[in-house]
Amino acid sequence: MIASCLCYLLLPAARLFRALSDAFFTCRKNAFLAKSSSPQVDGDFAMAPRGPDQEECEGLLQQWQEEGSSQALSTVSEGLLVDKGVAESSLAHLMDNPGEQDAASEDKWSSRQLSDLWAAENLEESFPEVLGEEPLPEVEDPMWAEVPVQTGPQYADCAVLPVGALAAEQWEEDPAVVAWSIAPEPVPQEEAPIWSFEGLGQLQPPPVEIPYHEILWREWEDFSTQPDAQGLEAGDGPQFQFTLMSYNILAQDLMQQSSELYLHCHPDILSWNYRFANLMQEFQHWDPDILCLQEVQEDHYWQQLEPSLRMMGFTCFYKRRTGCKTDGCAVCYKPTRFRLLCASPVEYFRPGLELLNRDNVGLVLLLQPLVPEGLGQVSVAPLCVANTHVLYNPRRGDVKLAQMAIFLAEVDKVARLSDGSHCPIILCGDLNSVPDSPLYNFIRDGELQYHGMPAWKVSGQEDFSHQLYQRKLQAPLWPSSLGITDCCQYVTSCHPKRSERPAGWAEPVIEEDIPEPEPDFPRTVGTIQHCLHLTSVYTHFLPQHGRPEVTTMPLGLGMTVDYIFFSAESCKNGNRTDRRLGHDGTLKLLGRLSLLSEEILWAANGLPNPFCSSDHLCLLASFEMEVTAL
Ligand code: KL2
Repeated sequence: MIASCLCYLLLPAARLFRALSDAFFTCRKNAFLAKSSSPQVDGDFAMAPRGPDQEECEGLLQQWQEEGSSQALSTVSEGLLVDKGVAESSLAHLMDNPGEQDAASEDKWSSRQLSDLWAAENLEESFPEVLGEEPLPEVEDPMWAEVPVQTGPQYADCAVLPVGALAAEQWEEDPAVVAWSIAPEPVPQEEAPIWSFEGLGQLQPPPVEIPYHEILWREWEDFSTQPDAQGLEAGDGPQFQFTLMSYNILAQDLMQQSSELYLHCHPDILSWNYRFANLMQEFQHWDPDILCLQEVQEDHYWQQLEPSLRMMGFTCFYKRRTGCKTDGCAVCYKPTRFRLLCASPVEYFRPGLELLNRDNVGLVLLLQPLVPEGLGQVSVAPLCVANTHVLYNPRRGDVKLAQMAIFLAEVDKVARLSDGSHCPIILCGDLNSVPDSPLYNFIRDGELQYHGMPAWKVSGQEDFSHQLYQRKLQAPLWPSSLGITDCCQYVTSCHPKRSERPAGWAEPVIEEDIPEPEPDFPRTVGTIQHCLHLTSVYTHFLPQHGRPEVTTMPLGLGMTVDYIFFSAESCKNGNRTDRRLGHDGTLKLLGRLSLLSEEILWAANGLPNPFCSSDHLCLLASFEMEVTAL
């Protein structure tokens, strides 16, 4: 009832806001107009109860989709095509005058709030049945220009992938094998096909002259010559250097289930054939030593990604989401650089626990760096690489935090040394939380006072509709039966049986079951902690003009939800030790691939586009680890 009243009050208010909007956000505005055309449905839907009445929610959603989707289709698509021209023409101006977009951001705020009125708490679970993948049309004339090879020390070894080295049937014939290395003939404007969405009439073809690779050019930010934030100088002696990429590659099933999010895209660039080839080109171009992927669809993984990545020299591990979800996380590494010590898949689903009834997963690997021969008798600490994709649902911050607690407990277990400190850790993935949100701050600061916090606040994706959702976090956040302390450690991990451990390192955990919880252990009042001492590779604002960095762009709204965190200093028994001593727990950040601003992505028609084949950008960082002479 309250929700419905608020809807009636706030909908007109937001329409006023909308009148002030900038052309950049016309798309979001139009999407909202179409979607909010039935306020009664919106209101009811926002208040629809959960659990036993989920079917009612789904019915309302379906009703909304049937009533509103055709309007949404036309307005969204037109809006985007109009905006693209505006975005292009004002790109240079924007880069010089970044502050001028502030008014537009306000509109973005209000339209975003309202467009989410129709989002249900359980929407992730209420997708229609998985669509069978139709054979998609081949892309006739891809629009790629040659991508100049990036230069710099980190690309010295960047090999050009011999096309024949990959599965020939997937690569040689595919016109999408062009994005990152081959320069195709541009399509003359007049010959470009006129394409259309069903029932929408004809739309203009995308302007083929957009120089995507120039607009979307990403700088390599080199920190190798500077002391890092912790004051660690670049190592003088031998060091072990490697690069790591984290990338949500947009599962085809999820894309088809949320097809309304991708109406701005030419259908050809959404075909899996096109996207797969393009993604492979992108992996090959950046050539990371470790590749952490999210939204990897299982059939695509086994049939295409794993075989192709194997031919590129990767060893891959995969963990599919639980339930009937078809995607999951993969971690791939170059066996020429690392040897596997253990692999630990993590499921967040716990039967019978409402807090943990979602199907998200993570995957934690412990890798032994292989130092090149000729360095003599040296040792380097193992590296813990942890990859996850946390629940999307903006309202369920409680679930996100509980998932993160399990993930951190697993990382703690895999990376923990017998003295209580940890080997170097990289924790990355799609956390579906924005910078400076409580969840983000928890990872960065190692502590969160959550008691009384509204669940929708946790991820920072808050908006109008979520504020109607009253769930508050209460202590304890998860039941003791989970077997995880408020320090995000497994209960039994707190008392390691040292006699059974190999010298120095935690036991491999691959076949180990989660231990039976101890009946009683102390709980803190409303605070959770961890002691992994993690720092983000990215600072979330672009250095040149201070605009927020963007890692994903749902419906034209840019935000950061993807991260690479790393242990920048060692942690001993919960106390920070002197960082300058070059402990095993320390990773030095040597460089990163810059992200982009929302405005720049707008100029490329958002994400995905013909050049970037996911709705996320990849994150890439280069690190250095201390090598100790024996
Ligand atoms: O935000 V994502 O996209 O990290 O790119 O993670 C989830 C969302 C992914 C896995 O659940 O599916 C997307 N509206 C929009 N996108 C959704 C929704 C939704 N209701 N539910 C899931 N996803």
